[in-house]
Amino acid sequence: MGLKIWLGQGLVDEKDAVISVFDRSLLYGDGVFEGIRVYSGKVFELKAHLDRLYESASVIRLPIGMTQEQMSQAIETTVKANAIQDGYIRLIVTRGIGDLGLDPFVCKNGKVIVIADNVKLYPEEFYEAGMKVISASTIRNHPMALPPQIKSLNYLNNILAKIEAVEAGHGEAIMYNHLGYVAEATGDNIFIVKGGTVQTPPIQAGSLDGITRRVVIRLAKEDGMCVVEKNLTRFDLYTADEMFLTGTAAEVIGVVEMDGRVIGNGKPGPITKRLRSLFFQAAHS
Ligand code: PXG
Repeated sequence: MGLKIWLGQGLVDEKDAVISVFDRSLLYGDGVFEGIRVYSGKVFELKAHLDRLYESASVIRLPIGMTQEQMSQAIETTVKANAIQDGYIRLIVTRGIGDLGLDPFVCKNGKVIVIADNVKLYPEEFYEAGMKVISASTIRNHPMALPPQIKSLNYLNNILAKIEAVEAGHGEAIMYNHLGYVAEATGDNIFIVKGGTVQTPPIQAGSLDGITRRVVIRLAKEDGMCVVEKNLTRFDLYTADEMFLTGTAAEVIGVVEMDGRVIGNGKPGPITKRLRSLFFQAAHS
């Protein structure tokens, strides 16, 4: 039996969840999306994800055609219909079907798709050993081109960097911005720890305003840690005591090697572990 997918106005069987070849998400990557976790039957940070989705949509002038309240209902309905206790939600809004031209305004309202499925997690050893990353030569989108704060359906910028990571035999690549400062990883935000201070690039350095990043900053502060948002260089990363990534899929994961250089003592550090554990508690509370 397949999944129940929310498509447009209600649930359909997975086999009937199809969209047109004229859909602008296919033709132009014209739309926005969110990836959200379900922990113990509860949708994690739903309001924050919806705010980000609606902001992304508004910047690209995409009317969603549903209130946030209706969107929450659609998500809850889809999660329940698939009996998801611990899983992953992919929320997509495409601009829908137009003609073959670029003009977006021929489409009146977006089309909403909600997929709720079980989540594929990294194996626990990955978290214990930490991951290795490289610096991508592909820089992050210039903020005056496609602003990295928009979680758009066009991920080619990040995919080009991901290709570099995979070809180097690693799971993630660190992306820099047009000024040479650290922006983020291809699907995660980045943090370092230096001299006991938790540091992360400001969103304006060219990253997605990650929900996991926000939660981790809050948890770190509540735990009495000093958190600083500032521009970071490749030098700062190489000389960090600890490095970790945050994201909906990865949660909090230590980085132990970058561009062949060992970070810290080559194992996920104590602050990384502490924040991973605090995050786990917050997610399951
Ligand atoms: N930066 C980028 C570019 C992202 O795509 C994050 C940071 C972390 O944000 P959140 O809000 O998730 O803490 C993301 C996350 C995946 C996957 O399966 C992740 C993302 C998108 C698509 C797939 O790992 N985005």
